[in-house]
Amino acid sequence: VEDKVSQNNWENHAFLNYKKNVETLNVVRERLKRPFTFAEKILYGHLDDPYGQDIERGISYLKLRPDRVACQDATAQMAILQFMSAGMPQVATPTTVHCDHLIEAQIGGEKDLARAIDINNEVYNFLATACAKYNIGFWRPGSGIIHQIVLENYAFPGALMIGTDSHTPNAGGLGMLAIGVGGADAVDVMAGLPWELKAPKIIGVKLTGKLSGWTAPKDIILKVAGILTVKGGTGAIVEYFGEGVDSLSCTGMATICNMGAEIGATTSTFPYNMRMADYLKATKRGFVAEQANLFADHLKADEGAEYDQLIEIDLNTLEPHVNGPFTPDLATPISKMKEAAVENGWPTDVKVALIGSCTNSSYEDMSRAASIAQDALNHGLKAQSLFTVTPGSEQIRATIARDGQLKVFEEFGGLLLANACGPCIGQWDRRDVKKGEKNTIVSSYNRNFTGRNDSNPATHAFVTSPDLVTAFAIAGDLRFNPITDTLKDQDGNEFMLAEPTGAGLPALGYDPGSDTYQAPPEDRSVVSVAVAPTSDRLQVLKPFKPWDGSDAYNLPILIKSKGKTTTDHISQAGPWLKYRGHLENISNNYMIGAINAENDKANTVKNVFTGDYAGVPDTARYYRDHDQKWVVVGGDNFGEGSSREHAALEPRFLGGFAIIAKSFARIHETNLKKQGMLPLTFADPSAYDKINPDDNVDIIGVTSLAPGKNLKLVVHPKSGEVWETELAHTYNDEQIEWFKAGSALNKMATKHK
Ligand code: MIC
Ligand code: SF4
Repeated sequence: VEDKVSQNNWENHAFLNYKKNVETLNVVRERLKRPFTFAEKILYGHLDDPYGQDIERGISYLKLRPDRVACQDATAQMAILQFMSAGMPQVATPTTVHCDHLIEAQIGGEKDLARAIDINNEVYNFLATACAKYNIGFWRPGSGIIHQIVLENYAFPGALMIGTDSHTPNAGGLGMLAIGVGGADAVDVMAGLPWELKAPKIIGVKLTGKLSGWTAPKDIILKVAGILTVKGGTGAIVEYFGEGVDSLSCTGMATICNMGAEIGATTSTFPYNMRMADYLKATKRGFVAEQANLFADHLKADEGAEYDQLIEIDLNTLEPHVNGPFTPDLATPISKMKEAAVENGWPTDVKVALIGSCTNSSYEDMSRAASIAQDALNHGLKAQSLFTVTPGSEQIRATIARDGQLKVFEEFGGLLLANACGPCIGQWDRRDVKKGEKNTIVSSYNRNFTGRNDSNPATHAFVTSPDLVTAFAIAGDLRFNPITDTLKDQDGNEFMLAEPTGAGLPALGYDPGSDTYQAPPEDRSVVSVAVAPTSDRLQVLKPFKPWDGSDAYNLPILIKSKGKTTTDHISQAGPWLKYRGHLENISNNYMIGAINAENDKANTVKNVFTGDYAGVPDTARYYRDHDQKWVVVGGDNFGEGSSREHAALEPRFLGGFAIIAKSFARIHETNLKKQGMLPLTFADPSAYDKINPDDNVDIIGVTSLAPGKNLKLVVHPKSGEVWETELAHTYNDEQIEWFKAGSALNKMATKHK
């Protein structure tokens, strides 16, 4: 075994660590003396202190040493602004930054990209110079979506990576643990501190049988989402195994891991297999595959490993699924879709069909979709719906341009968008329907929360495989089932679409396309990073004040939110993405999408001092400027969705004290802790229903905040009796220090002094 083998083709300072990982794991083996799941092997092989670390799944906090960090442009700005305040000369862990979120889809790939480069010039410049300065690999706009670039270039079996995006788990398709985090977590690892994660439970998904016909890898995760729901994966890693795995391409496995984010899973992964080795070779990393082959025993679960929960899926009988609208876990098999659409009154006319995104834009996805489009063309048909194609990377775009799929899409009536997030994150200047008009769109993306794609709350968005998206585009109708239904060709003759076909990997190899990578320069000392004080896009961060040392009395409830409160409700994306580097400006979107339980309205809350109704951010700012702390009350899985730490920074910046919810999504809860906000949960969930939006509350016991010890909430209704209930939290000792210091960053700064 050679000692120093590079992780990739881009960096000369990042190496594979298999030997060390196995040694570290062996220390834990000696202690625990039991078989491990694959995910456990990766985790425990990356422990900072394998001798001293407590390990109890679902209980202990693990301190880990990730191999890599990846950031995308919309979250990297805040991460780098925080990293800059740590005062280090360069990152201590290999890191990359990817420009993908800030490109708006309007008229088509090339022009949209040029416009984005113009509009976002200041931000791109900041990121490019900061990356050069701190030794970070920089992928320029046009290169592609972070998760696709990571899979194509950086991911490797058995690795542990964190990324400032909730779909970082995509890299699980290459047999690693890739975990989405907030910017502040990334900063710790960039600064060389260990990264903390509550030891996850492990959900096993056993795949039997073999995929075929219209069923695609996407259907596995659509089915799993239906079983586990949007919070079923919370605190758990989903580990796939079984004979069915080998019928999936590496990129298909990535799709499944990617969308594991939608069930709240910490991450998802697959054991190393030959499909992964083939993909590594096809992406010019045969040297990585060679090493992985030597450590193949390490890169799968031990015989007899136990899972906390086990799900079995028979791929022979798995049907294609369509999930939505408004939530990714509402799973309907295609055979039931007609009925469901009619019963629920979903608009059946499919206005727009969108393929691609970080979830589904592999060579295989594009080839299969193109085979369906070609079949339609052969019968004289084109897309009835608007049809857009988002390649995940420049390499995919160039390869499908060379191999002809792109030409098919264009003849079919498709519009090629930039290699970027685009409509997936609301970067979409949609013009075919008016705001408020009820309509249906189908995409091969992963999320479909209200208003996410086009800011139209009346849009019914469904997520499904690229195959079905293409079939729906041909039929133009949500009730169409390609397995049983016929279409009419140009002469009025009935025919059925042929089953999709397409290779997992390009026979001619990948075409890299144009060069979009900026390597850090040799001499980085001469690079300077500037943030203009007058900028409305970037703002240097000021440290938050430390905790004042007392319990909190008589706090108003800024808003009691009703129903789902996703990060898109808390801090919308779309047009707001432009303020991701400017805390003051982006705080103007705080909770403007959340529904006020008092009046069922968005962005209309009562100011307890003036009695007037105003927007949520204005009201919060009013309280802050009058030295009044406040709380937010919310329901289940609060902060579901994105990793964006703005959803935690904003309430802190606006003077909030605590967020009290029935339960939290993992990344959001950590983000709140990191920024010095208190995330608390009702020990008795029925207290959520009992509390009124205009009650005042005391939070007692903050002064003796300790792990595992509940706090007390005293509720003062406007009329009626005062009542009490308990609040739980998940703080450990170290995190309590963050709270006291005012933020994790403040704590880190005091350590450095
Ligand atoms: C998303 O899919 O919601 C995003 C946009 O990629 C986010 C990141 C962000 O808000 O910047 C995510 O999933 O973490
Ligand atoms: Fe981009 Fe959408 Fe993927 Fe998020 S889910 S990284 S917005 S393509």
